[in-house]
Amino acid sequence: MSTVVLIGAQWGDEGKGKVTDFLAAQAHMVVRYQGGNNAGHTVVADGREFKLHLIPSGILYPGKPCLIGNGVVLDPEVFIQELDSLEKRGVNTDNLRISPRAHVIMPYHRKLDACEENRKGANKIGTTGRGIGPAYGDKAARVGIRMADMIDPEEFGPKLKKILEDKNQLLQKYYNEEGFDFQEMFETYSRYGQRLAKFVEDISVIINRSIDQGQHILFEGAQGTLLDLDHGTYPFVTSSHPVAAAACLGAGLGPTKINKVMAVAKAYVTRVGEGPFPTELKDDLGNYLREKGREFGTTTGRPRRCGWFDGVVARYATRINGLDYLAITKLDVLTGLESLKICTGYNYRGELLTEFPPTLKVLGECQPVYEEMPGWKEDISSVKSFAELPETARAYLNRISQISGAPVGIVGVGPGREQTLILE
Ligand code: 2SA
Ligand code: GDP
Ligand code: MG
Repeated sequence: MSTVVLIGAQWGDEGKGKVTDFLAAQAHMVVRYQGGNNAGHTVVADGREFKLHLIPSGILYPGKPCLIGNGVVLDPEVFIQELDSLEKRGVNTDNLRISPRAHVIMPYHRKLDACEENRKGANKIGTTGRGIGPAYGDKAARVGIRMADMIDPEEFGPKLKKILEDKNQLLQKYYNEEGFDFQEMFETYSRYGQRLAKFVEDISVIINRSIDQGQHILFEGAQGTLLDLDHGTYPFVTSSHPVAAAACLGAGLGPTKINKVMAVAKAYVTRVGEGPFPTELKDDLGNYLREKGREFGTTTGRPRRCGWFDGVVARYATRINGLDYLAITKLDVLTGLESLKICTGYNYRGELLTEFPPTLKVLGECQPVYEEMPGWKEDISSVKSFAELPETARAYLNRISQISGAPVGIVGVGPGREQTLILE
């Protein structure tokens, strides 16, 4: 295994949590390197369901180090809630570590996220409302608060005072909203800082030392390639980099230290939030997939939009991430459908596009070009190998692999750990 980066090939919710949990059995440590608690990663282990937002999906293995990188934006309130709820369920969290360079999501970030969405009205992004965009915005504007600041009252007080003056002005003058009280916020977040101080450690040092010792590390991406700030359907994207390259930047290691990149894709596609989605099914079939696949946001509960597998998106993900393997999840959800469609290209004003277009203007006019394949009726949820799958299911996976340009290494036939097939 050595070092593996696991990312989402579509618009998020591909089942990264499940695949991370599965691969984590072989890893010495699991690292989150971007995003924040906008993520919702579901793991079903021994029949128990866990929804993780900030804590890496390797946490269910006792004693396994789980690291949160500098590229993550961390909401301490949510982190503490997640910590407490895991501990209550008997999960040991002693081996968690957080980078001192990770930026902190503050209450004004959450409020500004909501204000901006309201201001945009019909043009809203459909964010999770977790303050992600404003927190990354402050990081880029060099006015963010980092974990190292929050656990050091001497640094934290003066920094917060200055920032809060600016944020309160913005809230009051621009958005006509109430500001925040400095003393109250300082005391609350200093308390969080005291609680979290024991977890704060330079994770880049831990990771590189571990690589030098030949240990296996799994980097767990959040969201998906098409939500990437640079490579996604901008501006309908998140404010971080869900692509594989971000693992280096967001955890503090060099590109030469990454051995393999694997992407998770659903056997169909979902998207939550606004923005283009060429293969979206706005009909009964879309509703059927949503119900059968239980496609509702893990963080917000929002219904996910559903559609056919998009080969243009998958091929794009292969190129942008330099994929070695694909993990295809939720194949079981397609069971029972008479026939299945795969999008192989886009029709743009009579021209066939096979590469994902860079602008929404073009993408908005693209019509998917489909290829149709027969489905299968057999229950596949307890199948244990690729060879046991119905022939039509195998053909569907082979075609996905051909169109995407990456071999399928893992197939999911249900949410449970054991419902995972490994291909040679
Ligand atoms: P944000 O909050 O600024 O990151 O939102 C910007 C866009 O990114 C999308 N986004 C997501 N898409 C899929 N899944 C995500 N996590 C949750 C889940 C989502 C939920 O696991 O289901 O519960 O609603 C996630 N996080 C961010 C978001 O929808 C916007 O399109
Ligand atoms: P993530 O954000 O990529 O980790 O994905 P989510 O956890 O938000 O959403 C994926 C959902 O699909 C979760 O409810 C998982 O339990 C579920 N899931 C994952 N793999 C499979 C699979 O192969 N089959 C089925 N039926 N469900 C799956
Ligand atoms: Mg999710």
